[in-house]
Amino acid sequence: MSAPTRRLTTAQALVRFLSAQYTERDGVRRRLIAGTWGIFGHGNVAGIGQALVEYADVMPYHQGRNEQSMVHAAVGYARQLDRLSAQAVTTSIGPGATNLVTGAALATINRLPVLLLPGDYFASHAPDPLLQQLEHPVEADVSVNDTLRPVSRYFDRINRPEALIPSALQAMRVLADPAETGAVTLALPQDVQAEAYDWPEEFFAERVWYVRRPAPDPVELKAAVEAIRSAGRPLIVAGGGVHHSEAEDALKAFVEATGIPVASTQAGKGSLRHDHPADLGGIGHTGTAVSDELARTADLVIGVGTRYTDFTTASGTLFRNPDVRFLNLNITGFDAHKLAARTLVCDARSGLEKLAEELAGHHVSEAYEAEYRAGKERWDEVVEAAYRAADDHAVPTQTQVLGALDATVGDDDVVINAAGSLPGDLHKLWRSRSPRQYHLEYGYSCMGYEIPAGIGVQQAAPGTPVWALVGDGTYLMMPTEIVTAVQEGLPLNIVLIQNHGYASIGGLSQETGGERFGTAYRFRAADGTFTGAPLPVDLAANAASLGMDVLRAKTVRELREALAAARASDRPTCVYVETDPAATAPPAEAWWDVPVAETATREAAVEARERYDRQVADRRRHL
Ligand SMILES: Cc1ncc(C[n+]2csc(CCOP(=O)(O)OP(=O)(O)O)c2C)c(N)n1
Ligand SMILES: [Mg+2]
Repeated sequence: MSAPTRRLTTAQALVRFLSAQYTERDGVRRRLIAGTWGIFGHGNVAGIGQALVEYADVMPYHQGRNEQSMVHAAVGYARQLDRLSAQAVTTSIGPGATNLVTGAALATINRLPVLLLPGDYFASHAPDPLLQQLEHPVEADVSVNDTLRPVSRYFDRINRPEALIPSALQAMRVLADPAETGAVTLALPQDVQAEAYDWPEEFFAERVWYVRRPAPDPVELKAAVEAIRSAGRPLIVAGGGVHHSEAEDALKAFVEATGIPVASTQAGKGSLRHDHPADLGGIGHTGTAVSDELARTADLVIGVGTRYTDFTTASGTLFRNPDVRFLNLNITGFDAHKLAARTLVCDARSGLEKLAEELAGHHVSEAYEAEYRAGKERWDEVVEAAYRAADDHAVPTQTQVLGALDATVGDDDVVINAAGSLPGDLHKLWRSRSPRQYHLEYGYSCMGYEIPAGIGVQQAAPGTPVWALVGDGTYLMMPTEIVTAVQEGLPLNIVLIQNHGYASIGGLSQETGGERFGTAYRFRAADGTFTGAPLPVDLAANAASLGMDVLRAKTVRELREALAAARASDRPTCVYVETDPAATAPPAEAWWDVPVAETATREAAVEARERYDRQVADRRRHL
């Protein structure tokens, strides 16, 4: 007797299959693909679109406004759920598909799962060239979807219905894999989407993808324990892997047993609560004075779940102790081997638990502990000073905005940001009260991530107050998903900071000899430069026009009231504030390499290059 089959289109089979996939870790089971975002065009409307209506009872559909921002929403969702649940994104062919590229890069760089389902040209080639088709004169199998290859962790084009079976299984494997996850792309030619096939019934059976926690290798573990025992000034650098592995409690137990302090990357902040005596806050270019001082003098840097980006290493200048060694605990060999480290390739939680067990009784010196605790206290005063407003009636500075938000949020509120001057201010100043509170996308630092990601976080954690912090530049880049928040009735809060352009890149431009060229939003002046009056745009009115409640705050007091009202409201609410440009953020404690013109006629660049040459000389290669 032949095995039972079910006759469905390829699109129907895919949606049916996706609705039966689960992840499991620590005994908790979740839908692997919990819902599908979609914008329809001729490339997906009759295939995947029809399948989504056919199976609307098992596959929730979310309507987006822009393909890139649908990926951001899915990324926010997956991050909030520690990568144990993800979402799919369906698009048309052509521009709908290529709009995915930025979102895919962001997902892959941040190691966050998302399933991309762009439509593709006819596998049959029958009506070529169809609307929006790229005609490559030499390579007939190239489509615009090939731009997704370098930013995907798995890519296939499903040219025949039955090719879906092995590819869909591989796609799930990658999405649920703690070491390999990222964007996964299954490009779906539009004729194949609608084509029927007799699918084996077992393809649609429930399937559980176990998310493993690889234990440390005994030989690597022994060497790691010896390295820690012989270190006088060890420092942990906590990265996003601590969160993805839900290793926060294990980290806390390890730190309390050994006294080793923790500095965190943008993705790792919140690994320890801010008021833990061993939490030193951010590290690197946007780090705290105490973290960076300890990093400069550390003899053992223990990276846990970190990729060591240039912000973390101050572009290779931070770890200056001539005897410094690295020990990297990471789920991927790729990251574990960075900086010529000793490696411990394993899950963060199981690695930290094993290390704590093996190191029982070991503790850093009292002098070292006293030193970093004192440094932490000094930094707390810096934060207080940046947050404090001497005058409640003054126009707030950006750090006072953060101070007011700090005074408003509860332990479980989520604060989201990705680009501009806020990431640096937040990394230095924010006091994370819970592991998921500090949601900084700084792998891709993509302007426009915040609002859609806020929607994803609220889908993942209904009822959680979420704050999307955006500058005016970021707001103008991608405000579109406000409409989605309104449509879904999500009480998303946006804090919109108007400073008439790019404060961040303006400052960077000034430091690097660029004279703030092209970084302010101002009228063109008589000399042709953009140095005229600020533009008369009203972004608050824009947010209101998209359906948000808007509260305009002119003073520190009004800001505090507006934030409290936004938090209490069950409607999407935008708090709009124009900030005083006076710089109140503490200056950078460590360098960031942005190469300066080696030859120039203008004095600003010549001086900047002299500074650059001095700083670049501090770079070390760790071999
Ligand atoms: C999509 C994208 N384009 C360009 C950049 C480069 N960039 C980083 S910050 C920034 C300006 C951000 O302006 P705004 O949101 O107003 O924040 P502010 O700098 O004023 O704090 C730009 C253009 C980026 N990170 N992302
Ligand atoms: Mg701005």
